[in-house]
Amino acid sequence: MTKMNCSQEVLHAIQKNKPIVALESTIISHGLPFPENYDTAAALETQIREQGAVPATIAIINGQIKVGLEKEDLKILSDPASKVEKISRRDIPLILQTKGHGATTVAATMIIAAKMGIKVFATGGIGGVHQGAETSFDISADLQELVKTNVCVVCAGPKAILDLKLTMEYLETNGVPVIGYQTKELPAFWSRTSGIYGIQTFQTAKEIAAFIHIKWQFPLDGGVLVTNPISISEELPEKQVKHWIKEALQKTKSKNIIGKEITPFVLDYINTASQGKSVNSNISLVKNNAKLASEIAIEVYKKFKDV
Ligand code: PSU
Ligand code: MN
Repeated sequence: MTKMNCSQEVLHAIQKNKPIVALESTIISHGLPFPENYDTAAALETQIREQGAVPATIAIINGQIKVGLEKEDLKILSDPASKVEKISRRDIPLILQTKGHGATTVAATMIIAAKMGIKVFATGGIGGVHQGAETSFDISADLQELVKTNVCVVCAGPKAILDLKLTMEYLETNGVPVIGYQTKELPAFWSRTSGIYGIQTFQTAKEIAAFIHIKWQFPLDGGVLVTNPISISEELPEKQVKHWIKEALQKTKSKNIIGKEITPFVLDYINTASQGKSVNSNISLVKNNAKLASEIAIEVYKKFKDV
């Protein structure tokens, strides 16, 4: 089996059965600009520790899978001058073979977290079914991973660059529960609202943990998606966001941007168009998610200890 290189902190947490929260690295290398990316990655880890859980940021450095990063690793991942590939499920073998640096998406992070027995993972937004997927077939590998891999992913909802309705249908067909934390309406990343309902509402991390425990001890394999709305003060106006997204998606067509380049391009476009406001919102919502994920992790570990 391929070796997973755990930091001392993560190794200790695994041995002592402490609550761990996984963090992805695509958000660092391809989701946020420098230097906010480095600061955010470090701040997320601090936040999780302050909540009483252990952070495990996951990435591939020089072809080595790392669970829990050193400062040096974070520097490599956040430096725009580094060559860091965006790694989803299909890209893992090649980056190990070429001994390159890889930033793991939600899908790849889930795979590695599950292999280490890490049950909870915090991120900003997940990939989903893209607008126009009926002809482009652009459906993020994140969704497939949620179908089969036993990790609870805490996010701020799929973002409006996706087709939210189709994303929800896909998850329903494939048996992935979608939970709304203190909301009946699916949050849509930069906005608290989407006009889409039909999610399972829970008020507390404890209830979410109880749900996860029942699912996995059944056992019913697969992930659980927890959606946590952005705070009211950081929300961006839905109309404005939709307008920027429309512009960005038109640009992807005229510039012939395809495949895994689409999401980073759109995020970057919206950052520029919003004069950095979207980045501030993005940072705030990931921190919010790290906090909730820590609370859930603590409760989930209690549940699984009881068994
Ligand atoms: N959403 C964000 N920021 C991100 C991503 C999504 O707000 O950085 C990243 C995540 O790593 C996610 C990936 O797993 O984009 C999805 O990419 P794609 O749509 O190409 O599957
Ligand atoms: Mn895609």
